[in-house]
Amino acid sequence: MKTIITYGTFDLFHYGHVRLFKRLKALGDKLIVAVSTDEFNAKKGKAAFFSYLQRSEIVEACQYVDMVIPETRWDQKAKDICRYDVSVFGMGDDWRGEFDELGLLCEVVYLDRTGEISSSEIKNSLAKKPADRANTNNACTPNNKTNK
Ligand code: C2G
Repeated sequence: MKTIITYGTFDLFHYGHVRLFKRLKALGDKLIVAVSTDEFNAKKGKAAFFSYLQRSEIVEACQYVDMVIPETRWDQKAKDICRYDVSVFGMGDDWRGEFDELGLLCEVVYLDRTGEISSSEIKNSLAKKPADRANTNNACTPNNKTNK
């Protein structure tokens, strides 16, 4: 059984997260996702829209995820790797180099981040007026309705 692990907030779950999980799961048999608790997010300087419990429920529902654990501290990763007999630690490449020391315990991979989407990008876009939003392919806006 080859176990993979990754860590993150995973707020406003989006296809960038799904693509990360899909690629990580393809590296082994079991994917564990450590979801940052609200308290840990505060230490990271992040305020998620969804609570830890809500984000965990969403992540757990993803077909590529086999297990969800809480991420409460920066330095829990080594213990988790040993506890869950992890073969691969993986993150998006915005973290490249940050966790190389874990290479003493398991393989460390940084996968290409999915461009143009992020939880903060979604929040910023939704804060704008509809006309100014980045995503204009919403066929349901009144002026795009076709008269059938
Ligand atoms: N990610 C991605 N593509 C995106 C957005 C995010 O691949 N478009 C990846 C990130 O690279 C990260 C993971 O999804 O590996 C989770 O991203 P966040 O929820 O933003 O997590 P972060 O705040 O980076 O916390 O100890 C590690 C931290 O908890 C990571």
